[in-house]
Amino acid sequence: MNTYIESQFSLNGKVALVTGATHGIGFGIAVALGKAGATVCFNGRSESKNEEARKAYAKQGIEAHGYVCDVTDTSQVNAMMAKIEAEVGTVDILVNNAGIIQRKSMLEMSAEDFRKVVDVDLAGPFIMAKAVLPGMIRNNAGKIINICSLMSELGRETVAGYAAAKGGLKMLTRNICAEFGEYNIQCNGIGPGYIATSQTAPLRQPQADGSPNPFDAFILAKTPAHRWGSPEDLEGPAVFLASAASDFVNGQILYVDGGILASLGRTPQ
Ligand code: NAP
Ligand code: GCO
Repeated sequence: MNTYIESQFSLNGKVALVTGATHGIGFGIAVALGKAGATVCFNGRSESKNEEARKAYAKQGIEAHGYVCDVTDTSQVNAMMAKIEAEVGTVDILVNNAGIIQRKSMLEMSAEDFRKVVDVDLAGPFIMAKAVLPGMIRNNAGKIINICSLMSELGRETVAGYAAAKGGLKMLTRNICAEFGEYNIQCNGIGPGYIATSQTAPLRQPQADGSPNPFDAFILAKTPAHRWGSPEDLEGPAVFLASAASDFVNGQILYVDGGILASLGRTPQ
């Protein structure tokens, strides 16, 4: 490959931290960043899951550094950052991936349910970004990638907390860009479409009588690519937004959704 293009996308010498990356989208993105040359750090909420994940990374040829840390807990986040700084180095690339969803009608959603989702999906990225920004400012370089959602743009029944948090995350992305762009820090988002992971498994599992889940057909009809996405679909976009190739891209959300946001959906046959 052309060496200029290779150097534009290479992450050699960079330290990447991906939150909630024991499996799913975070794991896929972390593997991609590792294959592009970065040293991979990740966090999970339990040491046993982290150990399983380390083995899964090793199978991909990546020696990943795993830490136990809840992204909503500032003291745990600061302790993790101190360990990473001492054991691996300053974080050059942060991917705010950790997230949860609660699906229930807003009329049944308690304020506590709502706060919990906003805490993990919006306050978590705020706490994590605050922890890496001083090092990035010192280095006069840094990349923050926030994993947003179609719900950063759209609403749907049963996901009020999630849509509020992911819409907020889009604006946090723009605000970090506005406030820290002068330090050569780029903060962008990736907005995945419907990706087959444990988070969306309940939307795909067959109904009690064995018939297909109607949500599956709904998503296929809404998606011009006519398929669910996989974590691998997010690899190229993540490497792009983590690399020098995107050094003048800031405050943007890159939707990786098989075309859903561009389309009204298929006409029922
Ligand atoms: P997932 O399989 O449920 O994985 C979420 C990860 O986040 C898990 O590793 C989970 O750890 C971790 N996590 C949750 N709360 C945490 C906390 N307080 N501190 C640290 N880690 C925490 O979900 P996914 O589908 O891979 O989604 C990853 C991200 O992409 C989420 O932000 C999600 O909203 C977003 N997203 C997903 C889709 C999709 O279709 N799947 C589409 C758009 C956006 P545990 O294993 O300990 O629970
Ligand atoms: C839902 C889904 C979505 C997706 C994703 C879409 O219940 O509608 O879980 O919210 O996970 O975030 O981009």
